[in-house]
Amino acid sequence: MPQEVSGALDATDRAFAIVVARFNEFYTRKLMEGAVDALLRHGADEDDLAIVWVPGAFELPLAVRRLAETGRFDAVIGLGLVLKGDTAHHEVVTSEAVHGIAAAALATGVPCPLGIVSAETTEQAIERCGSKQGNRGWDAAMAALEMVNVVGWIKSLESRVSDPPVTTVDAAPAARAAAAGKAAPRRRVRKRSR
Ligand code: INI
Repeated sequence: MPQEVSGALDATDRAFAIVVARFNEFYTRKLMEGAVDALLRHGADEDDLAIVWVPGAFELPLAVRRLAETGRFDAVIGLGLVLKGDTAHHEVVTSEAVHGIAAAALATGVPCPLGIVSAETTEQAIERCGSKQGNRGWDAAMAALEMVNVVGWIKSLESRVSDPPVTTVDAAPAARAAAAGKAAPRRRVRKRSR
């Protein structure tokens, strides 16, 4: 029988960073609220969420990547809304943001789901920020949850063949400190035996 693996939708004891573009804030705030709601409803603690605002979608990749590199978050969720304009500028912004976020995930191994809405009209935008078509912020948070647990399972495979046993870092205290704007406490490193 093949082994089937899918990540549990469980955010208990997990830390998340949510990076939100301020450009089109009317919409992106709704994406952020959707993402927070999804995480809290699936067991995350408010104190383990850090919400980071950046100017626009173009700035998402840098912040997402730097946050992922800290090792303090189980996933980093980038949220933005790009509205079609009269020129091709919106295409450039979307393309850079999407590629940059994908690159951040691949470079760090930290799940960085895509929470960027690309809309041709304000009606389409509203539909994807909490009305007819759901909330893409919520969707991105659910993808983050699933991938955190898929990646956790993959890491457990590595730990079975590694010697000495892997260590895991408890990210929660650092996330709380980051959210409160304080210096991070000393990392608590928990040894996990095989
Ligand atoms: N940023 C967005 O988040 N959405 C947009 O629709 C958008 N458009 O279309 O221009 C946008 N541009 C700003 C860009 O993300 C940067 O913040 C800016 O270029 C400064 O680097």
